[in-house]
Amino acid sequence: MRFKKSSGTVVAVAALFASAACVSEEATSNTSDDALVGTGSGAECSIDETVKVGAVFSLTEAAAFAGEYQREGLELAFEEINATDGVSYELIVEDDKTSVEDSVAAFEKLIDRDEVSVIVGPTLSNMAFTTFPDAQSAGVPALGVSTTAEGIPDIGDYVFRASLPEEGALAASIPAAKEAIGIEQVAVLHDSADEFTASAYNTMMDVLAEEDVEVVVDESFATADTDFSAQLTKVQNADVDAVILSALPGATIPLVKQARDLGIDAPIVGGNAFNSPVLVGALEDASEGLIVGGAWSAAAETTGNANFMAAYTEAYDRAPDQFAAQAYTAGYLIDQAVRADCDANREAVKDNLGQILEFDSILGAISLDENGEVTQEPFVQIIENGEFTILQ
Ligand code: 1QQ
Repeated sequence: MRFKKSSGTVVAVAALFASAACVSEEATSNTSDDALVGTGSGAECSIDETVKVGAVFSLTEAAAFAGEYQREGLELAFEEINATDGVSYELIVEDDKTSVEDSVAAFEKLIDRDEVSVIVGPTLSNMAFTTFPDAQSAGVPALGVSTTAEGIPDIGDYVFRASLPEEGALAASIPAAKEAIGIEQVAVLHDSADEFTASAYNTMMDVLAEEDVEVVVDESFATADTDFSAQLTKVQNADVDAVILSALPGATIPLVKQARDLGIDAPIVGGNAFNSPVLVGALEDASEGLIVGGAWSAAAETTGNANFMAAYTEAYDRAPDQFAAQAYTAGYLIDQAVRADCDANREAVKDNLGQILEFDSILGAISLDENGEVTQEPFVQIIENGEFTILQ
């Protein structure tokens, strides 16, 4: 009886697994389009059909500070690539209006209607935690260029990021700030309502603990808050060597201004959203001395960086930022993945994105592994006279 019962359970469980496997296989199986398979490989690859690439960026609302630069960077990359022989790309860009709902709709359109080979974006991790699972179950490779929160690559094997995770950026910026300024006690302030800022907060606390830096003020707020007097009074009453801040520009701008107005002059170390000239412009003098880790620097002597900056400035009448640089790099990574087997079908792009090894880019040598994670060297910068400068 006991045997029968357990074997029944085993059968039932096995049947469940079999049907689950069936469903997931069905969901991720894409029909291969022969027209997207060419001849030759690498620089010699030639594909007749135009390869469709989708992008979902926040072109309006709160995250447009990054999304607009991303669109420009990606467009520039495909303009340059389309001017070379062999493979032509059509880039279809959608605006998710910094909203999860619109991001989901944009992914759906690109996956089902436009039948793109790969999707770049979305801008925020906050949207990626909903849209990347959709790309995963549809079997469409998705390449984040600014999704830095912990856990993004774990969403599935179709999910990649060419965006230095906060773990990597903070592991460089906090020790560098400690060395440059000599920090022993800090205040940590964070937006607990956003996936990226909440994740970065956890990473900040881990790195501070590893670095033996004492957290004497630990306060949170929400993305849309505008009055930070309660949190800043606590900072004012404590003796801190630095403020560590995890926030998007919408909160960072009033918070930093209010801190400086209150006479809090401790250096501020921030997360990935600090890598923005929009933020620096809005903060004006209050941006002086901000420290941030990131994926790119205008000062980096990486391959193609000077040409990229000149071409971008010529095309868009403003200098590029880190978000533009990462999106630009994504264009070249996609082209590399397509050319590897000279196959722009979703499955081939997925397989080859996961095998990019030390690709020589404007971000430096960049690798993507089959789990979707990126490897690259971080840069630590400080804002001096309104400009990002490498922290010495
Ligand atoms: C994320 C981020 C943002 C700052 C990108 C604009 O790093 O949401 O993961």
